[in-house]
Parts: sequence; C-alpha cells; structure tokens
Amino acid sequence: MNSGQTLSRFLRESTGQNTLAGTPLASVLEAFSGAAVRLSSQVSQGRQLLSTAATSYNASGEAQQALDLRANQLFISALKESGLCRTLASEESQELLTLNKDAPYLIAIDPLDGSTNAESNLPMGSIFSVYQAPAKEDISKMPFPAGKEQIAAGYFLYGPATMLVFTAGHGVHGFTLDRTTQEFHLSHPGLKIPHAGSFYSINEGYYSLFCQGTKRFIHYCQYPDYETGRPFSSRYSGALVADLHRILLDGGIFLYPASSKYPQGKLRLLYECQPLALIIEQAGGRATNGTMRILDLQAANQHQRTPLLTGSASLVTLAGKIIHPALKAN
Ligand code: P6P
Repeated sequence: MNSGQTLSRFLRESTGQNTLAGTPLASVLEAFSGAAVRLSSQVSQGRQLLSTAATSYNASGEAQQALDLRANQLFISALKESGLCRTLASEESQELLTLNKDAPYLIAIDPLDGSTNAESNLPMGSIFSVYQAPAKEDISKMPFPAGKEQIAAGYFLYGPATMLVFTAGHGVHGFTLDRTTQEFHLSHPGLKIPHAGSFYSINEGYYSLFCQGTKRFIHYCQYPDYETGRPFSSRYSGALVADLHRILLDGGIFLYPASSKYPQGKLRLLYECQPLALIIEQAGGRATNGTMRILDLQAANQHQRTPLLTGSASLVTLAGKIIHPALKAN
C-alpha cells in the first residue's frame, strides 16, 4: 500500500493485502467518493449558498437543513447509478428505499452528519455502512443484520481538508482529497487508535440530565491524576464524525450516553453507531452502549437510537464499569 496512492488506483489495482480492488464493493466505494467530492465542494461554498432554513423534519424529528436533502439526493443518485444497492436506509428518508431489487448490497447512510454546523463553518461528515444482501428477503422484517455483519463502513469528514476513512474488514485507511485534482490520496494507511488517550468528548451541557454513573465518569475524567494523565482535555464539536475522528487519531473516549432527554441515547444505531463502531474496532478500539458491544446489536427499526461509548479500549471498558457498576460491562 503506497502512501500517496490515489483512491481510484487503490480500488482498481489489487496488491498483497488489498483484496478489495476490482470488486463490486470497490465500485460502491467509488460511487460514495464521487458523491462526497461533489458534496464537499457544496459544503465549502460558505454561508451564501447554504440555505439552512428548515424545510422539513426527518424521521427522528430533527429539522432538515436544505444541505441535508441535497446530500441525501447526491448519495441516492450515485448508488442508483452504481446499480449495486438493493435497500437503502438513510437518516433523511422516513422509510427504507429499494433502489435496485436484484442488487448485492444493503446500505445505510447518514448523508450529512452535523449539518447544523454549516452556519458556523464547522466540520460535518457523511457516514456509510455496507452489508451483503441476503439471497432472498423477508420484506416483512428489517433486512439489516447485526452490525458485526457489515462488510465495509466509513465516513467522509468535511473539515479544513476533506477525508475518507474506511474499512473493508482489513484495517482502517485514511485518504485526503486533493482539491486541484479532485482525487483522494492515501494519507493514513493502517490507522490504529492509541490504547489510551487524554481526550474525552461528551455534551456536558446535559450534565444535570445524566445518571449518577455518567456523572461519576465525567468526574473521573476531570480528576487530576498524574499516573493516568488526568485531567483529560474536553473536546466537543457537535458533529459525531469530527469528534470521533479526533479520538481515532489521538486516543480517548467519545460518549453520547442515555439521559432524561434521550433515554435510549440520541445517536442512531444503524447509520451512525454501527459503521463507526466497525471503524473503531478495526483500529483496535471498542464501542459499546455501556454494557453491550455495538456490533453485536441488530437494529429493530431503521431509526433506532442507542447510547454510544467508543474510543480507546481501556477507557471504554472503564467507562462502562463506572457508569453501570452493577452490570457486567462489555
Ligand atoms: P447534541 C448531529 O445532530 C448529531 O447527530 C451528531 O453528529 C452529534 O454527535 C450529536 O447529534 C450532537 O447532539 O445533543 O450534543 O447537540
């Protein structure tokens, strides 16, 4: 795997450990990256082009920015054109969409995560998850299996640079967009999360809404202790992809736990937590709902929510023990 290699070459030329090249899955990743390059250009246009008036509300009751709908349409068009997506679960579509009924893959996407950051020119992202479609489908039930059945997952991060970070089950690789050539180049081959880290990422504005266990873990992060590098630094951008990317590179923990405002957690299992959990586990970290491994869970419906604790393995395990002392944390 040669650093600097373009994504299109990586997806077309098979090398030793790169078994993805030339497969239909590589074509799906190529479709995603084409849509993301177009979306990145729109996102970087700045406020004058981002009409952020809420035009409608998604299934989770969140105001849909105009950019959310544009992002959704870009990914749907790219997947339709690929002919490889049978069923699509999108944050921005109320129901499951059937794109090509004989296609080989089930796909879940969050087309534009953190879109409320657009107005303040802060990072946003897109998240995707790919499953092999079953030979025959029982349309009466959710077709998506447990998260551990994903065959690929990743995210695009629209920050100072636009990045693609993905796994197809053989490690995590990061590509950075060269805006002059509109090509992604391999910039972070074989990403591994630091075993420990000094960042914790949680919306502390909800402190009063958290259970005692979560409050105890926040105190743990804030308590000075030289041995464990505490107090940790708090970082929270309001965009899951951006906050998780920092934890992936620098180590630490991201938490969106249950609260009295979100008793099941806010983040969605299928198209936010499971793809990111696959990335983090492939990079050597952990992802749980506080007691259970995220990848062992199976979404009962498209927009099911879950608490999420993810990042450096040791910290995620410790957080589970502090937050749920009575339960055997995963
Ligand atoms: P809060 C964005 O709306 C999002 O789904 C994630 O990207 C982000 O982590 C979370 O919600 C932020 O939620 O309640 O802290 O504003």
